[in-house]
Formats: sequence, C-alpha cells, structure tokens
Amino acid sequence: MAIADILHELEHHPRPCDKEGLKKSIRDALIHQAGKDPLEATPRDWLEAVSYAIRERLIERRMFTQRLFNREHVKRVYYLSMEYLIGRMLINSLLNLGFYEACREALSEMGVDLLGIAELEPDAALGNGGLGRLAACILDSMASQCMPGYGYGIRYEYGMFQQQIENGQQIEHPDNWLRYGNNWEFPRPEKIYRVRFYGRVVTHRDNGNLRHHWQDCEEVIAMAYDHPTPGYGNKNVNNLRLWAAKSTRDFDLNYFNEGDYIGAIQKKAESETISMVLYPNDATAIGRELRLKQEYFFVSASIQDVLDHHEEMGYRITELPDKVALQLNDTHPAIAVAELMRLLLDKYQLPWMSAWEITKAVFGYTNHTLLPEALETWPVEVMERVLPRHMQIIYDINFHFLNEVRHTFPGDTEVIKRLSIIDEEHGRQVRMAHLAVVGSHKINGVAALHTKLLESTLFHDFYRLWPERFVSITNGITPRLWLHQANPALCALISEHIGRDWVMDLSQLRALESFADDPKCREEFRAVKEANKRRLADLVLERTGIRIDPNAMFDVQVKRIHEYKRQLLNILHVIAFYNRIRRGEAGDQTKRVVLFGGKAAPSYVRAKQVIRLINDVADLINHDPMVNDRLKVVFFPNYDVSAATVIIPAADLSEQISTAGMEASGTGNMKLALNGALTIGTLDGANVEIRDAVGEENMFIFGLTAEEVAETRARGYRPRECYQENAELKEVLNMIGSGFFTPDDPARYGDLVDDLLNNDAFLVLADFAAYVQAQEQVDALYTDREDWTRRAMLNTARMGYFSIDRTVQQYAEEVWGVVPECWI
Ligand code: B1N
Repeated sequence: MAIADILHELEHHPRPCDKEGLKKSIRDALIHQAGKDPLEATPRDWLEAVSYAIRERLIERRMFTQRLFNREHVKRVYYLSMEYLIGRMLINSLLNLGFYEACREALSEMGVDLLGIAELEPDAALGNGGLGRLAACILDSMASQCMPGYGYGIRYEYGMFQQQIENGQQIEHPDNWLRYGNNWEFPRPEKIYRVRFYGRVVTHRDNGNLRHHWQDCEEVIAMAYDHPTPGYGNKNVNNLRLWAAKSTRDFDLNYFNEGDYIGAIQKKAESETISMVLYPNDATAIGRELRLKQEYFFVSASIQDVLDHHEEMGYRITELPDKVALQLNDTHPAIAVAELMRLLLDKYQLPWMSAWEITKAVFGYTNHTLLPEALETWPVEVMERVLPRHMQIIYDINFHFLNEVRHTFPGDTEVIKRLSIIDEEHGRQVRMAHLAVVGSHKINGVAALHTKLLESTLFHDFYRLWPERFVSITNGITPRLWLHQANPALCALISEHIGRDWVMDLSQLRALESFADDPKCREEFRAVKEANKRRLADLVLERTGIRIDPNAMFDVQVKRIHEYKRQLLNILHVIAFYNRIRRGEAGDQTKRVVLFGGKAAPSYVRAKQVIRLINDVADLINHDPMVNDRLKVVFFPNYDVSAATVIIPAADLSEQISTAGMEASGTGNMKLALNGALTIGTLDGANVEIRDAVGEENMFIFGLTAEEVAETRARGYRPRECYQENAELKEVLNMIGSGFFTPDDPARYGDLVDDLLNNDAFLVLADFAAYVQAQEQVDALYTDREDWTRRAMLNTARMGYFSIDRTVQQYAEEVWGVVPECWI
C-alpha cells in the first residue's frame, strides 16, 4: 500500500468509537496483545486490553493533531517539569475522548465492570504534590483548549513512595508502578539523544573566534516514551514525552583493556540509575549530584529534541522565538538556559548577543516557593566537574548581566553581590533561581500574594531592574478531573440546572448562585454531599478499620506534611475540642470527623513526628467512651491522586491553615471549595483570591496576615507568652509534653513541645486562639444545615475563576504567545 493510501485509510476509516467498535478492539487486544484466552482472563487482563484499545484511538488522533500543527506552522510551547502527578489514566482518557458510556457498555456486555477494573490501574505518581499535579492539570488544559503544548519530563522507574502506617508511623515502600507494564505509553527506541557529563573543555581559535569542545565525557542515552494526552470536548491529542536513561551501546573500552568485563557492565547499569527514582522531597532542595544529573539529563534531551524538530520543519535557528516557547516549572530545569546557550554557541556558532537574545525570548520561569530551603543552589565545584562547559557559560552570562547591573546601579557593590548568579558568601554556589530570572523574558508567581512577595522580597532587586518581566498568574485546577470525574453526582445536578457548557467554561458555574436560595436545590446538593460522604466512610473503614459517621461534619486536611502547612495547629485544636467534650463544654450538637492525609519526606524527622502524633492522638480519642462518636480522628494512609478524588468531594470543611506568606498558592484549597467545602484558612497563597471570589462571609478566615507575621518575627516572637496567657493551649501542650497520649513513652513529644515553646518558627501558638475561635464559628454554623448548604453552594458557584483553563490562557497570552489550533 502506498503512503497516500495509508493516509487515506487513516483519515477515512479511523478506529470506530462506538460500542461495537470498542468491543471488537478490546476483544482483539485481549487475545492478540495481552495473549489471554477470554475464558481465563483476569480483571487485570481486561484492564490491559481496554487500555490498548483506547491507546489505538489516542494515537490516531495524535497523528492528525501533529500533522495539523505542522501544516499550520504553529508556535509550540514545551513545558519542562521534573514532575507530573497524573494519577490513573483510564477513566480520564475515556471522559476526555467522549466514549466513557460506549466503553462501559461494551465491557458490561462482555461481563466486565469498567469502574472495577479501573481501580486496578496504579497511579502514575511521577510527582510530589502541588507542583507536579499543576503540571498534569496544565497538560489537560492545553489539550482541551487545542493549544500546541507539549510536556517534557522523566520516566521514573519508581514514582512517589507508597506510605504505610505501622504503629502510628510512616513507613515508605517503593512504588513499582511499572510492574505490570504500562499500556498507555509508546516507547520510541529510535528517539534517542546522547547526554554528556564530566569531561573537560578544550578551546581553540578558529578565524579569530574562540571555539569550545567538550570532550572526554561520560555519555548516557536518553530514550523517549510518549504519552498521548487527549483534550476534553475536541479531537486534539497532545504529547507528554518522558525520558528514560539507557546506557550507551558501546562498553567502556578502558575497562575492556584492563580485562574488567564485570566493571564495564556495572558502569552501564550505573548510568541507567539517572531515571530510576523520583526524589520524594516537596518544597526542599536536594544537594545530591544525582539530582543535578537528573535535571540536566532531561533538559538536554528535551532541548535537543526541540531543536531537531525546529530543523526538520526547515526553520532557521534565529526563528526559534517565533516557533518555540519553553516554560521552566520552577528552577529544577533552569540549567536549560545554559544548555540552549551552549547549543546556540557551540553547535550553531551564533555570536553571543544573538544567542542570548534568542534564549531570553524563548524562556519563561515560574517560581513556586519562597521557602529558603527550597531554593536550589549547586556548589561551583560540582557544576564545574559535572557540566564544565555550562559552568563557563554561566560565568559569561553573569559577566554580561553584572555589567548591566553596574550600569543601572552605578557604585552599588552590595546590589552586585545580591544579584550575582554566583553566591560568594556560602562557599561559592550557583543560584539557579538567578540563572532562571536572568535567562527569561517573563517570571511569574503562582498567586497574587505570592507574586507580590516575590517582587518585594526574594526577587526585589530583579524587580527594580526589570519590573516589566514580572507577572502574576494564579494557579488553577482542571474541572475535568476534580469535578467531572471525581464528583459525577454533583455534575449531574449542576447540569440539570444550568446546562452542560460549564465544563469548558467554569465561570458559568455562577449561574448556580440563585439556586442556593431554593430549599429544594439545597436538599439535592446536600444529598449529593451525603452520598459522597458515605462512599468515603466505606473507604476509610476499608483502609483504616475506623468507622466514621456520614452525618458528622467531615473536616479535611490533605496535603504534604510540612511544618509551614501546620498540621500541628489542627491537631492542637483537636485536643482542645476533646478536652471541651470531656468537660461537657462542647455543647452536644456537632459531630466531627477530622481527617488528615499526606506524605512526609522520608528524611524530614519533624514531619514524620507530626504523623505519629496525629496517630497517637487518634488512637486515644477514637477509643475513649466519653467521646462517644462526637469526635473521630483519621489519618488516611497513602494519600495520592486517586484517594483525593474520593476524599475531596466528601469534605465539609477544608483546612488551609499555613503560616501566612509561606504557601505560594495551594491548589487543594481550590479543589475542596469547588466541591462545596467551606474553607477555614489564613490569608495565604490563593486563599486570598478565593476569599475575594466566594466572599469572606462564606469562609472562616483567621490568624495573622503575611505582614503581621513579618512584624511579629521582627519584634522578636516569644511563643511561651501565648502558652502562659491561654489556659486551653497550656493544657493541650502539657498533655502532649507529659505523655498523656503516649503513656508507654511519655517523653516521645518532649522535644516537639519544647520547640513550640522556645522557637515555633511557624507561629502555631500565635495563631492558636484565633484558630479555636474560628472553629467555634464553624461548629455554630454547621448546626444550621440550611445556611451551611447555602454557603457551600455559593462556594461551588463562585469558584469558576480557579479553572486551569483561565490559568493556561494567561500563560498563552502573557508569556508564550501561542494560539489554539483545533483539529476539526
Ligand atoms: O507548588 C504548588 C503551590 O500551589 C504550592 O503552594 C507550592 O508549595 C508548590 C521542590 C517543590 N513549591 N515548590 C515545590 C516541589 C518539589 C521540589 O523538589 C519544590 N512545590 C511547590 C503549585 O504552584
């Protein structure tokens, strides 16, 4: 068959997407791909067969989309991210492709339950938390809005660890997510790039120009794995390309010459460790050489791939900014600035100035945190050894940059020190955030407050230099996963009242506002929430053995365990509430279930101690007959994307209680409010904008503001005074410190309580009284279910702004300069 015939066939006879067509594909895949006799097929075999059948349809649409983008010569955006927290793909793909029902029926006629087999799929957990989940939401949105947007990342063999709770403590288990293979990806053994490390740079003169050769390197091969990402409500399918490290085919000759055959093989195996495992640290930097190698590995392969495509399209290298935008998801891929410069200088032999102008025009940089421990720096010595040519280029970038600084701030030597890409005060370090800022034409924070703090603190000097480069782009979430898929009953209710268009234009949810005053609608809304709570109660029983009452208020704090997120503040209130119950001071109306979920970085001792404290407190309270179900405390093990889709729709109260100024944005806050939970929170991150959207009267704002936090610290904060002044707080801390919850090990939390009394870096004690007061208001309002439901509905109705589609439109317009191009 000639190519033209193949194309004709593909265009005119694509895989059918109706029930019968799907049935045939699934059956064929079961037999011919999975190799299973239908008589003996297990649910996992059926899962494999369905994913093959769906993948066939994804890849056809991928080809059409790619051809369309090529034909129209569109500008593309490439999102560079170390993390993609995707979760399971089956239901998401079916909903986006629009054949969920057809597939459900097809399977059902073959005696297979779609939702049953969907549960067997492991989460693709190639990320830690908010930053990785944001990347996944952005991919969904780019495809759903027909934007030519591609993801690049690492195909970790092991993703985020699996958390088990044993004797109240977190135990980590490896996440062997590829054990049964991955039927969604297309391995591309022909799409390979060489990535080099170490070695040395040799310079020579060529017609008066200096030429640099990076030689005697170690080489690793990056091999592409493609994951087609479908849009919702259109036929576009984009691509997420993840790189796996493979050893070079040739053995190291030196080892052979020395007769060390095993040594040579070992060397090969070592090079493949680069993509072995995701570092399980959220909002902290890891100073390990392997991490730098991971960062450069995926960046180098991605940029080579981008430039290859650019050349294949026949474009000139100077046209790069017209055809390509590269977005840095935090500083993890910031070495890309030096890598692009290296290729433009050494491969394309452009003069410095034009290479630099191209680089700046192409890159955008998103900052996700102000936490000092999260700011990546690499010792100059390490950078010089691992990436010698890049270190030279960074010096040159810095040289040109500091000249510009001297011109703007003549005579100011302090500002030079503060702005330099090299930090000279802490043993010579490369500041990756400075490299990212200097090399990008736009720098954005992820919420209004966060951007304001970037401009006034972390990047203040840069802001004085280049105010026009700074923009604020508030995060968002994809309604396809967090409403459509996670809460189908609520979606049905919404669509019944306001039609279906809200899925692609979430601002239309506002039409729901008027229904909040209709008692019958409130009744329906409540019924949906109650059904979701029953579903969660079943899951909690299955996972923890704890029985919770769906009629109780579900008070939920799910996120990474981190001191600044203040799970401690929550548990202090739990204990205070428990004491009130014991004293008979808690009234008798409100029943509460306080649910925690989240992972601690394996080396974060204090965070793991907080998990243990929660479990110790839970154990005692849940077994105290005096409490009699008024209060239950649950630590939900192994919180992940799949768990989130069950927990979030069931929440009544959303805990967003970080120390003001420390949570860059938060996105769980958006998911919970969208699903009709009321927020108890500080004025931090996107909480500020959520308040503006839903109205202060529809949430419970408390505590110090970011400004007051700064003032309190500057004045010299003395947490012990809070303890002395507040009898309830004193009682709570004394209980923890004296071993009330741990009679067999009374000293267990002595150091934790000491730290709270003497340091309390996150102002837990300073906000305690205000938090308890806000919780009293929560209790009071919950006794009036009609008023609570009305406010919950207003939350859902007013959260449209936080759709990731609005976020991505802002990036497209303000940073990338890309426009939608829809296939059909
Ligand atoms: O990024 C999210 C925000 O909503 C959160 O507020 C913010 O904490 C989170 C190093 C990070 N910031 N920094 C990280 C993750 C992994 C790592 O190795 C830092 N994560 C955030 C989305 O904007």
